[in-house]
Amino acid sequence: MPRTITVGAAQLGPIARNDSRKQVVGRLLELMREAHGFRCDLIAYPELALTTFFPRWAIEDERELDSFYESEMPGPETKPLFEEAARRGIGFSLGFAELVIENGRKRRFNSSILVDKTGRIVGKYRKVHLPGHSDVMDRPGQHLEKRFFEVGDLGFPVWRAFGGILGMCICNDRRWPETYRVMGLQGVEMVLLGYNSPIGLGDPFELDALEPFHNHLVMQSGAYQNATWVVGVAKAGFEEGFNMIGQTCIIAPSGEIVAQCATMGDELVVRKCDLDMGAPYRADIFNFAYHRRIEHYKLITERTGAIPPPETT
Ligand code: CDT
Repeated sequence: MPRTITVGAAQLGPIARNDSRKQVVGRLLELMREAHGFRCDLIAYPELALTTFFPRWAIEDERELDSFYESEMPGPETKPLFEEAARRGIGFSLGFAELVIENGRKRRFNSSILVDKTGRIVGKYRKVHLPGHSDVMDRPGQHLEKRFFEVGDLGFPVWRAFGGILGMCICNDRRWPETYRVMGLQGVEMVLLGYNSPIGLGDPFELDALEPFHNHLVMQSGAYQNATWVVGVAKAGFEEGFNMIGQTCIIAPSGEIVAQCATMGDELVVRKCDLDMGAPYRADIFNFAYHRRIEHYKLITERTGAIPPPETT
Protein backbone atom coordinates (compact mmCIF):
# COMPACT_ATOMS: atom_id res chain seq x y z
CA MET A 1 0.00 0.00 0.00
CA PRO A 2 1.78 3.22 -1.12
CA ARG A 3 2.15 5.87 1.53
CA THR A 4 1.80 9.28 -0.10
CA ILE A 5 1.22 12.86 0.96
CA THR A 6 0.08 15.33 -1.67
CA VAL A 7 1.64 18.55 -0.44
CA GLY A 8 1.13 22.10 -1.64
CA ALA A 9 3.99 24.56 -1.09
CA ALA A 10 2.26 27.93 -0.80
CA GLN A 11 4.69 30.73 -1.55
CA LEU A 12 3.61 34.21 -0.48
CA GLY A 13 4.48 37.41 -2.26
CA PRO A 14 5.29 40.51 -0.22
CA ILE A 15 3.23 41.53 2.81
CA ALA A 16 3.19 45.25 3.64
CA ARG A 17 3.78 46.62 7.14
CA ASN A 18 0.22 47.88 7.31
CA ASP A 19 -1.55 44.87 5.82
CA SER A 20 -4.17 43.58 8.22
CA ARG A 21 -4.39 39.96 9.39
CA LYS A 22 -7.73 39.78 7.61
CA GLN A 23 -6.08 40.64 4.28
CA VAL A 24 -3.27 38.15 4.77
CA VAL A 25 -5.51 35.35 6.03
CA GLY A 26 -7.66 36.00 2.93
CA ARG A 27 -4.62 35.25 0.76
CA LEU A 28 -3.82 32.12 2.76
CA LEU A 29 -7.41 30.94 2.36
CA GLU A 30 -7.26 31.49 -1.39
CA LEU A 31 -4.15 29.30 -1.60
CA MET A 32 -5.77 26.70 0.65
CA ARG A 33 -8.80 26.49 -1.66
CA GLU A 34 -6.50 26.10 -4.64
CA ALA A 35 -4.58 23.34 -2.82
CA HIS A 36 -7.85 21.60 -2.04
CA GLY A 37 -8.67 21.74 -5.75
CA PHE A 38 -5.44 19.81 -6.36
CA ARG A 39 -6.51 17.27 -3.70
CA CYS A 40 -3.68 18.25 -1.37
CA ASP A 41 -3.52 16.53 2.02
CA LEU A 42 -1.44 19.36 3.38
CA ILE A 43 -0.48 22.94 2.51
CA ALA A 44 2.73 24.51 3.83
CA TYR A 45 3.00 28.28 4.35
CA PRO A 46 6.19 30.34 4.93
CA GLU A 47 7.90 31.63 8.07
CA LEU A 48 6.06 34.56 9.72
CA ALA A 49 3.29 34.05 7.19
CA LEU A 50 0.80 36.39 8.85
CA THR A 51 2.84 39.60 8.73
CA THR A 52 5.59 41.42 6.97
CA PHE A 53 9.12 40.39 8.05
CA PHE A 54 9.08 42.90 10.96
CA PRO A 55 12.55 42.09 12.46
CA ARG A 56 13.98 44.33 9.75
CA TRP A 57 12.96 47.34 11.85
CA ALA A 58 14.19 48.43 15.28
CA ILE A 59 10.65 48.72 16.62
CA GLU A 60 10.71 50.48 20.00
CA ASP A 61 7.01 50.85 20.66
CA GLU A 62 5.93 47.74 22.59
CA ARG A 63 2.31 47.96 21.46
CA GLU A 64 3.38 48.08 17.83
CA LEU A 65 5.81 45.20 18.37
CA ASP A 66 3.13 43.08 20.04
CA SER A 67 0.82 43.71 17.11
CA PHE A 68 3.03 41.45 14.95
CA TYR A 69 2.66 38.51 17.36
CA GLU A 70 -0.14 36.01 17.99
CA SER A 71 -1.03 35.54 21.64
CA GLU A 72 -3.51 32.77 20.86
CA MET A 73 -3.63 30.20 18.12
CA PRO A 74 -6.14 30.07 16.70
CA GLY A 75 -7.15 33.62 17.55
CA PRO A 76 -10.16 35.45 16.16
CA GLU A 77 -8.30 36.45 12.98
CA THR A 78 -6.68 33.07 12.28
CA LYS A 79 -9.72 30.94 13.15
CA PRO A 80 -11.06 31.05 9.56
CA LEU A 81 -7.96 29.14 8.44
CA PHE A 82 -8.62 26.35 10.91
CA GLU A 83 -12.32 26.26 10.02
CA GLU A 84 -11.63 26.13 6.28
CA ALA A 85 -9.03 23.39 6.81
CA ALA A 86 -11.48 21.27 8.80
CA ARG A 87 -14.32 21.92 6.32
CA ARG A 88 -12.20 20.86 3.35
CA GLY A 89 -10.22 18.14 5.15
CA ILE A 90 -6.80 19.62 4.47
CA GLY A 91 -3.94 20.05 6.92
CA PHE A 92 -1.49 22.95 7.05
CA SER A 93 1.76 24.22 8.53
CA LEU A 94 1.98 27.90 9.39
CA GLY A 95 4.81 30.11 10.56
CA PHE A 96 3.98 32.99 12.91
CA ALA A 97 5.40 35.17 15.69
CA GLU A 98 4.31 33.69 19.02
CA LEU A 99 3.81 35.69 22.22
CA VAL A 100 3.31 33.81 25.47
CA ILE A 101 3.05 35.13 28.99
CA GLU A 102 4.82 32.91 31.51
CA ASN A 103 5.04 33.86 35.20
CA GLY A 104 4.07 37.40 34.24
CA ARG A 105 6.90 37.60 31.68
CA LYS A 106 6.46 38.02 27.94
CA ARG A 107 8.22 35.39 25.88
CA ARG A 108 8.55 35.71 22.11
CA PHE A 109 9.28 32.92 19.66
CA ASN A 110 9.48 32.49 15.90
CA SER A 111 7.18 29.47 15.67
CA SER A 112 5.35 27.17 13.34
CA ILE A 113 2.48 24.78 13.90
CA LEU A 114 1.29 21.64 12.16
CA VAL A 115 -2.48 21.31 11.91
CA ASP A 116 -4.24 18.08 10.91
CA LYS A 117 -7.20 17.63 8.57
CA THR A 118 -9.67 18.19 11.40
CA GLY A 119 -8.21 21.60 12.24
CA ARG A 120 -6.41 20.34 15.37
CA ILE A 121 -2.87 21.48 16.19
CA VAL A 122 -0.71 18.34 16.29
CA GLY A 123 2.74 19.87 16.47
CA LYS A 124 4.58 23.06 17.36
CA TYR A 125 8.17 24.08 16.65
CA ARG A 126 10.07 27.17 17.86
CA LYS A 127 12.99 28.36 15.73
CA VAL A 128 16.36 27.40 17.17
CA HIS A 129 18.87 29.17 14.90
CA LEU A 130 18.14 32.89 15.10
CA PRO A 131 20.25 34.81 12.57
CA GLY A 132 21.25 38.46 12.56
CA HIS A 133 21.90 40.40 15.73
CA SER A 134 20.25 41.80 18.84
CA ASP A 135 21.74 45.30 18.79
CA VAL A 136 20.37 47.96 16.50
CA MET A 137 22.86 48.91 13.81
CA ASP A 138 23.24 52.21 12.07
CA ARG A 139 22.16 51.06 8.64
CA PRO A 140 19.00 50.17 6.77
CA GLY A 141 17.99 46.55 6.62
CA GLN A 142 18.46 45.26 10.15
CA HIS A 143 17.97 41.58 10.84
CA LEU A 144 16.95 41.74 14.49
CA GLU A 145 15.72 38.22 15.14
CA LYS A 146 17.99 37.87 18.17
CA ARG A 147 16.34 40.99 19.62
CA PHE A 148 12.75 40.01 19.00
CA PHE A 149 12.79 36.25 19.60
CA GLU A 150 14.13 33.80 22.16
CA VAL A 151 15.92 30.66 21.02
CA GLY A 152 13.33 27.91 20.64
CA ASP A 153 12.98 25.59 23.61
CA LEU A 154 11.29 22.59 22.00
CA GLY A 155 14.23 21.01 20.15
CA PHE A 156 13.52 19.45 16.75
CA PRO A 157 10.55 17.17 17.37
CA VAL A 158 8.83 15.05 14.74
CA TRP A 159 5.22 13.91 14.70
CA ARG A 160 3.32 10.94 13.31
CA ALA A 161 0.78 12.68 11.11
CA PHE A 162 -0.70 12.40 7.60
CA GLY A 163 0.34 8.74 7.52
CA GLY A 164 4.04 9.57 7.88
CA ILE A 165 6.65 11.13 10.19
CA LEU A 166 6.82 14.91 9.77
CA GLY A 167 9.09 17.58 11.18
CA MET A 168 9.40 21.35 10.89
CA CYS A 169 12.17 23.90 10.94
CA ILE A 170 12.32 27.59 10.09
CA CYS A 171 14.44 29.55 7.65
CA ASN A 172 18.00 29.89 8.99
CA ASP A 173 17.66 26.41 10.55
CA ARG A 174 17.87 25.03 7.01
CA ARG A 175 21.51 26.10 6.72
CA TRP A 176 22.61 23.87 9.63
CA PRO A 177 23.09 20.14 9.02
CA GLU A 178 22.31 19.39 12.67
CA THR A 179 18.72 20.52 12.09
CA TYR A 180 17.98 17.78 9.58
CA ARG A 181 20.12 15.15 11.30
CA VAL A 182 18.32 15.47 14.64
CA MET A 183 15.05 14.92 12.78
CA GLY A 184 16.66 12.24 10.60
CA LEU A 185 17.60 10.34 13.74
CA GLN A 186 13.89 10.26 14.57
CA GLY A 187 13.04 8.82 11.15
CA VAL A 188 11.64 12.00 9.62
CA GLU A 189 10.08 11.52 6.18
CA MET A 190 9.01 15.07 5.36
CA VAL A 191 10.36 18.39 6.67
CA LEU A 192 8.15 21.47 6.30
CA LEU A 193 10.25 24.60 6.21
CA GLY A 194 9.27 28.24 5.73
CA TYR A 195 11.73 31.04 5.04
CA ASN A 196 12.21 34.80 4.61
CA SER A 197 15.59 35.35 3.02
CA PRO A 198 16.50 38.88 2.00
CA ILE A 199 19.34 39.89 -0.25
CA GLY A 200 20.92 43.32 -0.28
CA LEU A 201 21.43 43.74 3.47
CA GLY A 202 24.96 44.94 2.95
CA ASP A 203 26.68 41.63 2.22
CA PRO A 204 29.37 41.61 -0.46
CA PHE A 205 27.88 41.12 -3.92
CA GLU A 206 29.62 37.73 -4.25
CA LEU A 207 27.55 36.43 -1.34
CA ASP A 208 24.29 38.02 -2.45
CA ALA A 209 24.70 36.64 -5.96
CA LEU A 210 25.11 33.13 -4.60
CA GLU A 211 22.14 33.32 -2.23
CA PRO A 212 19.72 31.47 -4.56
CA PHE A 213 22.34 28.73 -5.07
CA HIS A 214 22.96 28.42 -1.33
CA ASN A 215 19.23 28.34 -0.66
CA HIS A 216 18.75 25.21 -2.70
CA LEU A 217 22.13 23.73 -1.82
CA VAL A 218 21.37 23.48 1.89
CA MET A 219 17.86 22.10 1.47
CA GLN A 220 18.87 19.57 -1.18
CA SER A 221 21.78 18.36 0.98
CA GLY A 222 19.54 18.10 4.04
CA ALA A 223 17.01 16.07 2.08
CA TYR A 224 19.55 13.67 0.52
CA GLN A 225 21.71 13.14 3.62
CA ASN A 226 18.65 12.27 5.68
CA ALA A 227 16.58 10.54 2.99
CA THR A 228 13.63 12.86 3.56
CA TRP A 229 11.30 15.06 1.57
CA VAL A 230 11.90 18.78 2.19
CA VAL A 231 9.23 21.36 1.41
CA GLY A 232 10.86 24.80 1.37
CA VAL A 233 8.39 27.68 1.23
CA ALA A 234 9.40 31.30 0.69
CA LYS A 235 8.05 34.71 1.39
CA ALA A 236 9.15 36.26 -1.89
CA GLY A 237 9.39 39.49 -3.80
CA PHE A 238 10.03 43.15 -3.06
CA GLU A 239 8.77 43.62 0.51
CA GLU A 240 9.01 47.01 2.17
CA GLY A 241 12.11 47.98 0.19
CA PHE A 242 13.89 44.62 0.39
CA ASN A 243 14.19 41.79 -2.11
CA MET A 244 13.22 38.44 -0.66
CA ILE A 245 14.30 35.39 -2.62
CA GLY A 246 11.58 33.05 -3.84
CA GLN A 247 12.51 29.60 -5.19
CA THR A 248 9.85 27.78 -3.17
CA CYS A 249 10.41 24.11 -3.91
CA ILE A 250 9.65 20.51 -3.10
CA ILE A 251 12.73 18.30 -2.80
CA ALA A 252 12.71 14.50 -2.96
CA PRO A 253 14.81 12.24 -0.70
CA SER A 254 17.17 11.88 -3.67
CA GLY A 255 18.03 15.56 -3.21
CA GLU A 256 16.36 16.48 -6.50
CA ILE A 257 14.01 19.43 -6.82
CA VAL A 258 10.77 18.01 -8.20
CA ALA A 259 8.60 21.16 -8.12
CA GLN A 260 9.47 24.84 -7.96
CA CYS A 261 7.67 28.19 -8.06
CA ALA A 262 8.34 30.42 -11.04
CA THR A 263 7.17 33.78 -9.68
CA MET A 264 7.84 36.16 -6.81
CA GLY A 265 4.20 36.30 -5.78
CA ASP A 266 1.52 34.12 -4.18
CA GLU A 267 1.95 30.80 -5.94
CA LEU A 268 1.20 27.17 -5.18
CA VAL A 269 3.22 24.19 -6.37
CA VAL A 270 1.97 20.68 -5.71
CA ARG A 271 3.56 17.25 -5.60
CA LYS A 272 2.34 13.82 -4.63
CA CYS A 273 5.16 12.59 -2.39
CA ASP A 274 5.88 8.90 -1.93
CA LEU A 275 7.04 8.63 1.67
CA ASP A 276 8.80 5.35 0.94
CA MET A 277 11.04 6.96 -1.66
CA GLY A 278 13.68 7.47 1.07
CA ALA A 279 13.75 3.76 1.93
CA PRO A 280 16.58 2.69 -0.43
CA TYR A 281 18.80 5.45 0.95
CA ARG A 282 17.94 4.54 4.55
CA ALA A 283 18.67 0.90 3.84
CA ASP A 284 22.09 1.46 2.29
CA ILE A 285 24.19 4.60 1.95
CA PHE A 286 22.44 6.41 4.84
CA ASN A 287 21.72 3.41 7.03
CA PHE A 288 22.46 5.40 10.18
CA ALA A 289 22.49 2.45 12.59
CA TYR A 290 24.98 0.57 10.44
CA HIS A 291 27.36 3.32 9.35
CA ARG A 292 27.35 6.24 11.79
CA ARG A 293 30.34 6.52 14.15
CA ILE A 294 29.14 8.57 17.06
CA GLU A 295 32.34 7.96 19.03
CA HIS A 296 33.97 10.37 16.57
CA TYR A 297 31.25 13.03 16.65
CA LYS A 298 31.67 14.30 20.26
CA LEU A 299 32.83 17.77 19.24
CA ILE A 300 29.49 18.37 17.56
CA THR A 301 27.76 18.68 20.92
CA GLU A 302 30.72 19.70 23.06
CA ARG A 303 32.00 22.67 21.06
CA THR A 304 30.06 25.57 19.57
CA GLY A 305 32.67 27.70 17.77
CA ALA A 306 35.65 26.44 15.79
CA ILE A 307 38.99 26.26 17.64
CA PRO A 308 41.88 25.52 15.26
CA PRO A 309 44.83 23.54 16.63
CA PRO A 310 47.81 25.59 17.88
CA GLU A 311 50.32 26.52 15.23
CA THR A 312 53.53 24.52 15.33
CA THR A 313 56.84 26.14 14.48
N1 CDT B 1 14.55 34.55 8.41
C1 CDT B 1 15.80 34.09 8.33
O1 CDT B 1 16.21 33.26 9.13
N2 CDT B 1 16.60 34.62 7.38
C2 CDT B 1 17.99 34.36 7.26
C3 CDT B 1 18.66 35.57 6.69
C4 CDT B 1 19.79 35.96 7.49
S1 CDT B 1 20.49 37.46 6.89
C5 CDT B 1 21.10 38.13 8.32
C6 CDT B 1 18.35 33.15 6.39
O2 CDT B 1 19.19 32.37 6.82
O3 CDT B 1 17.84 33.05 5.29
